[in-house]
Amino acid sequence: MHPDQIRATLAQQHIETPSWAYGNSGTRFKVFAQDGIPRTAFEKISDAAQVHRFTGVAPTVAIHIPWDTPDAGRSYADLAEHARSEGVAIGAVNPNTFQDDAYKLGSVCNPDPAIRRRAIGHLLECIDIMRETGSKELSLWFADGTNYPGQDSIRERQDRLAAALAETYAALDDDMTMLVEYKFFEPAFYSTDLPDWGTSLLHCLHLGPQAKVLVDTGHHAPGTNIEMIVATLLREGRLGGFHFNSRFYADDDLMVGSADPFALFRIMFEIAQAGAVLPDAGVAFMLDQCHNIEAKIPGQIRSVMNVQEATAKALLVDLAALAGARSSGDVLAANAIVMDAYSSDVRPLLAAVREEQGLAPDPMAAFAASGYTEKIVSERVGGSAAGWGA
Ligand code: PSV
Ligand code: MN
Repeated sequence: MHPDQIRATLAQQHIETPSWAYGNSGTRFKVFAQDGIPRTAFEKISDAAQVHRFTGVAPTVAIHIPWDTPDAGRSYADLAEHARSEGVAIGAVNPNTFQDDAYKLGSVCNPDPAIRRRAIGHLLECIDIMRETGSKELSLWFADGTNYPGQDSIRERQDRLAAALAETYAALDDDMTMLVEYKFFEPAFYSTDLPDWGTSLLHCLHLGPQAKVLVDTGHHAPGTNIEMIVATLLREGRLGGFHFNSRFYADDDLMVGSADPFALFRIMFEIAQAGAVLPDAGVAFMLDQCHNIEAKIPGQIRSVMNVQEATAKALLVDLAALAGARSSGDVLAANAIVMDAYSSDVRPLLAAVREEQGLAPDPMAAFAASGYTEKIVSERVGGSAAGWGA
């Protein structure tokens, strides 16, 4: 790719940040509270806007319902208007069918039809919220599964899931996409109803073209070749997007690119080869992370920069030379071409791209110098800080 085109692509990249990254989070052992944490969905959006302000490539914020229910007297339309006033927009709407007591045995796969009805009602309510906020993506993840062999019928749970997805799909507007996320375990420990990309894809194929698979990088068994999944889904036109994060062990939700930057590069290389980096390709690049011990906004800025660096390296691969090496069977040359790009220091290139956009070359330093952290720490006193379940 011509260097001008690489710079233009990097400047137009779109990486969505999640509202839940700005609240307090932790593990099942402890949630460590931080100062200046948003108390409302509005304040989370304001924090997300800072990430866009300093990186220039994070113009949307995913919301999670009911965590992001507007405070009394304000509506979802108000939330969308607030986002606009902060220079961002609402991105994917994520329903939550995993935190009510009713969902102990599952939500849309629950053996009790009344509980399934309640879960489907929430999914439909989220489609209304999409209409109110201008969101075009319904991002579905279900905690459904079983803990013990024999607990429930694996096959009947698939039937219930298919019926719930079909009813939800039928309610979508023509310009909406349903993203179907999978995860191989947790919180269910024996069987998970959507455990892998194959099961997600099967459901999507039955539903229709508006249903696509969402790949959360933390939701695979160790050693899984995620870029192969990405290539296969791209080939089928069914890669809806990513939840980017890093893991050393399971679903660790660490900053993307922190545990294995090479894996992130390999994923972005598949995306680059398919010409799917920019938003018009229909692949949504979203972060799904929890900053348990590090500061939230800088944690998101660093994550966005990590995705940008992996993308820049992927775009640097000399595809013409690679095609030659591949067709002549020169394994070592082909591998060297890819590794040359991976080994490049793309930080000066990205600094130049930012300067061309009128941004500071180092978003981390610029945010630290902005005084925003000091401002929210002094202003956000009283009320309850957002966190898990809020
Ligand atoms: C589940 O682990 C998940 O990846 C889903 O995307 C949820 O919506 C999100 O995490 C909640 O943090
Ligand atoms: Mn996820």
